[in-house]
Parts: sequence; structure tokens; C-alpha cells
Amino acid sequence: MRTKALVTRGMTALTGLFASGGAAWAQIEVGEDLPIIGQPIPGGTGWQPAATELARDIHWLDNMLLVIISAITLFVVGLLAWVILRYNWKSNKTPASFTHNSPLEIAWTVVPIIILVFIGSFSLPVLFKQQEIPEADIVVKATGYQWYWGYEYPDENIYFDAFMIGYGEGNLNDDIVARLEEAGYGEEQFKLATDNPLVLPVGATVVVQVTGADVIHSWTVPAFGVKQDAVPGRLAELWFEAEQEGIYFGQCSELCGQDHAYMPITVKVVSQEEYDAWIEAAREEFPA
Ligand SMILES: [Cu+2]
Repeated sequence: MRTKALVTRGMTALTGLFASGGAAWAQIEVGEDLPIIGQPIPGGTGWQPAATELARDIHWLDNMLLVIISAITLFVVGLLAWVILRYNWKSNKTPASFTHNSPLEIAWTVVPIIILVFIGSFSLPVLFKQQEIPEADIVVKATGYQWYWGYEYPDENIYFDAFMIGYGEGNLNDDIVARLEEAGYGEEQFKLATDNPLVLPVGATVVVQVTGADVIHSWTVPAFGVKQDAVPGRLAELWFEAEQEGIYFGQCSELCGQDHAYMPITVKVVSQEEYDAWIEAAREEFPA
């Protein structure tokens, strides 16, 4: 267990141009041995692993909906096939001329209502669980800027910016790879890894207050099952309880300008001891 967080500095002149404050480009080493759990993979079509109860709920709901929509799709395709085969011009020379069928019309109104109420009875509790914000162990304020995230721990007097490693430097090159590796990432994490991660302890109830400083951004971490628009002038809240130590990535999910794709979110979920050590170092390094 790392008891004393190391502080490393040293950034290129170019990245220095983007720094909004003296401490913005300092880095505190934390959680180097963590597994990377939540990240997009090339060609992937499924969910990222669920690291919170909220994400598990969403996955369960998604699977249930998949069953329902598959059944409906098969039913409709079956009806279409039946109409095409049984009632085409050749096999049905004299078509019926009625225009109404009350029992049928009542059925195709009532059955969809029942299906929607059934879906709503499962989706609303999931939605309420996301939106009813519990008492927080840790409060973090995430502010979206064009084009990076600022994180504040209001109870700890900590503030820092999180820029994509290699932001504003074009395509992946050796220099960026070296800095990714220095920060404990690989090439695959280019455009996902930030110079400063958001650091949180495992098992804590975290409330993130989300806002925007210029335009609308969106703070999103798929493995946590959270996504919240960051609207200037408003303070929205989301919550989660990460169950597993690891590194989780997200991306700004509201089109916010030319560098929208280059303001990722990196969250390191660490042990309580490591979090405490990081907080100590961050108070020194990132005073609000
Ligand atoms: Cu954005």
C-alpha cells in the first residue's frame, strides 16, 4: 500500500498554454496497479461491466426490454408474412370490404397500454433510484469547460482541472505515448486518460454536482450507469457507489464544440487508505 503519494511535475510548454492555474498540470501518482475496468473496446457492442447497482439495474432493464421488443417484432413480422401470403391478389381474388372491427381495435389499443404500463412499472423505479440523491459520503463538483473537466471537492478545499493526456497535440505520437505510460496507461487509453483522474474510495456514496461553465456538456461514466447534462447556470446531481477498485473511463456526451471528443473522464476508484493519502497530497497540490 502506498502511504505517501508521489508528486510529479513536468509538462510540455504546449500543454502549459492550456493550464488555467499554476497547479493545473501537476500530477499525483495514485492507484498505478489498478485494473482498467470501464472502457470502450474496438468493435464492442455490449455494455461495459457494471460497477454500480445503478448500472446493473440499467443492464437488467435493457435485457428485459430486448425480450419484449423481440417478441413484438416477431409478432409483427409474422402478421406481415401472413397478410402477404394469405391475402395477396392471387390467393384472395375477392377481398372483404368491411372497414371496422371493434373487438380487434379495442385489443390493439388495450394490449399496447398493458405492455407500456408493465415496462413503466420496472423502468420508473430504476429512474427514481438514479434521481433520488442519497446522503453523500463524498461530494464532488464537476464543471464542464471547453474542453476539459474541472473537479472540486468542496469539503476538502481541493480543485483541479483534468485534461486529456495529449490534448491539443494532434494524433498519437511517441511523446504522448511516453506520457501515457508515465501516467500508468497504454496507447489504448489515448483520448480516454486524463492528466489528473478523479479519485474516489471504493464503496463510498458519491454525489457529483454537475454544471457547465460555457456551453452544455455531459458527465458520463458508462460502467457506473450515470450520465448528466452539465448546463451553465444550473447545478444537477447524480450519485453512485462504485463496488470495485479500478479505473473507469467516460467521455463528454453532449456535443459541445470542436474538441468535444477530447474531454474524457478518468475515474480511479481506490481503497480508503489510498484515497486518504491522495486527499492529503491533493490538499497541498490542488488548493481550491
Ligand atoms: Cu463537452
